[in-house]
Amino acid sequence: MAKVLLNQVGFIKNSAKKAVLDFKAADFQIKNDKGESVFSGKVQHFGTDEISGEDVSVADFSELTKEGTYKLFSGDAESVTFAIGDNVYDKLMKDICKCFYFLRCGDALTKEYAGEYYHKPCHMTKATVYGEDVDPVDVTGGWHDAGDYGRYSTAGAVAVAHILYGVRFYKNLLDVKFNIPEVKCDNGTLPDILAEVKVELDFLKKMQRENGSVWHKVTTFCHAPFLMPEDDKGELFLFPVSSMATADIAAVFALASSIYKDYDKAYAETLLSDAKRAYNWLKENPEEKLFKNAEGSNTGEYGEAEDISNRFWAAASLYEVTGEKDYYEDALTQKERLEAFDKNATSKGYQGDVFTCLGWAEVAGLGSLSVLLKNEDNALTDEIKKRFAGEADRLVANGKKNGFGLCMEAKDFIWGSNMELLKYLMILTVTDTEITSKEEYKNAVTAGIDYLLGCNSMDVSYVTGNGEKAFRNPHLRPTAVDDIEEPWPGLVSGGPNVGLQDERAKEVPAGSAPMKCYYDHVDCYSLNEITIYWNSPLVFVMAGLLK
Ligand code: G3I
Ligand code: 9MR
Ligand code: ZN
Repeated sequence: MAKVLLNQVGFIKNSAKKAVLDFKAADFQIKNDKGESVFSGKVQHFGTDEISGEDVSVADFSELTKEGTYKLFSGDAESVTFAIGDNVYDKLMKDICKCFYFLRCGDALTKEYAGEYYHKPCHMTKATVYGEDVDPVDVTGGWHDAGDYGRYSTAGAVAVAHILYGVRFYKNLLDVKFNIPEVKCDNGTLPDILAEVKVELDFLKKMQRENGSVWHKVTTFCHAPFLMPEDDKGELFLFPVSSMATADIAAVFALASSIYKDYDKAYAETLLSDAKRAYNWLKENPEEKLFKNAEGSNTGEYGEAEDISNRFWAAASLYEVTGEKDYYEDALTQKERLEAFDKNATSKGYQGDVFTCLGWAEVAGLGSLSVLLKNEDNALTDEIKKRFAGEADRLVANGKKNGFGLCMEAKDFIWGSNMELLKYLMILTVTDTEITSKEEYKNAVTAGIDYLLGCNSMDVSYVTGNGEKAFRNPHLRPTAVDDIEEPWPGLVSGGPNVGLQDERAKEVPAGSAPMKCYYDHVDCYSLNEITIYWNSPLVFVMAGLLK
């Protein structure tokens, strides 16, 4: 059936606006909610592209700026209802922030704030330190990682970092109200976003050992069956320390201290001293300590090939926050090491410039964000700016190769492809707002958000509760068993993955184009799971968009 593919949520008044048609047509019309025609235009034929595999055309209605709700018509096809206005993303923004609240672990959810999605306290027992004969440790709290109930230090640190860099660059995040319990601070209460992030920071603090190092994760030995979190009673294990986790925590605690100091001085001081404790451990342990799952354990591994990008991030973040030259020198040393690694790597777990990679594994780009925040007049800053601008240009060029204006290539459609996209949108956003402002960067961000919210060949919005055809069946344990029809709103799906790495995913028709390697099915953990670090880059990007 002929389809009009567009952003199902809406468009900001002065942004670019387009729909993609998967059929040939000459013209299109837009009607308001009274059925009156308000705009008409000619359709531009694009042709077939590699990522959608379809012969598409584009209907551009950027000139329509009047606030309202509309539908687009072309031939026999019509779009869903969409909005134009400057508040079209208000609900989305609240929803994507509130998601973290719903993912809270421990005794934190209350009916008052969670409503029907309330669950009883979960994962309250102390965790056994795997392979060591020491007392079990209290590591309660934080956020469940994803559709599973694991809590992973590197994943948590990166999610927090996306949000907190968002706060540093775009203050408007501090004004988002999403109805969570108040947290007192020195002069009143914390802004909601900082209250929510503190939940994860408090948990990550518990993941740090006396000697400064950080346990890689706390999970049951194997993934729980589909149960409510409070019914997952398996023994919890703290799996060994990794240098990646320790470095990520040093980086993110330093970053956090730079924000919380304005609200809760004492708390910020503990964050900074914990960051330094982690950093000192790294200095005393220069050898990488990578992570592999224990034999027979199948919870998330979050393995990385090296810890250099993490050490770069830690040094850059601590330098940004303290101004101490030693950290700067360390950042330069790690930068050189990472360049050498990047040059010699036979296979890379990332696309593009490594110094723009924004996690979960490759985190050098997060260090670069600290360099950009510091914005000193030096060679390092100039180089990072060049690298971001270069990457942004590569992404803009990608967007010209498909009818969707999407900055992705076929090889980006891996597990969590929506995060690949969102990381790219972070780069475009930061380049536009902090380095060189260009219309083409803004348009690439808009096109990316359009894709996420429905302008894609699946005709689906990848954010629950946002868009008429939003996905509804995330691989998410509570949602799968809670007997509530809809998942809570604001969850970002992992999205299409040409790897089709779970049994159910094999039902996707063979030979499907990258954009179509998706199935909105609860079993599809490799296509349709959710995670904290797929939501967090969207928080950053929306903050930049609405600044
Ligand atoms: O790096 C390679 C790249 O070189 C190659 O071109 C590409 C093509 O297959 O694959 C890339 O590797 C993928 C890697 O993610 C890169 O991010 C792997 O195939 C893919 O299997 C791997 O998926 C990860 C998945 O765990 C399995 O390990 C996801 O990124 C990661 O988000 C996901 O994380 C899970 C946790 O383990 C548990 N909790 C849920 C969470 C989300 O599904
Ligand atoms: O539910 C798990 C999901 O969170 C993970 O991303 C995924 C990969 O680690 O694993 C899922 O759990 C599956 C397990 O690995 C194998 N048996 C089926 C489980 C899901 O139903
Ligand atoms: Zn829990």
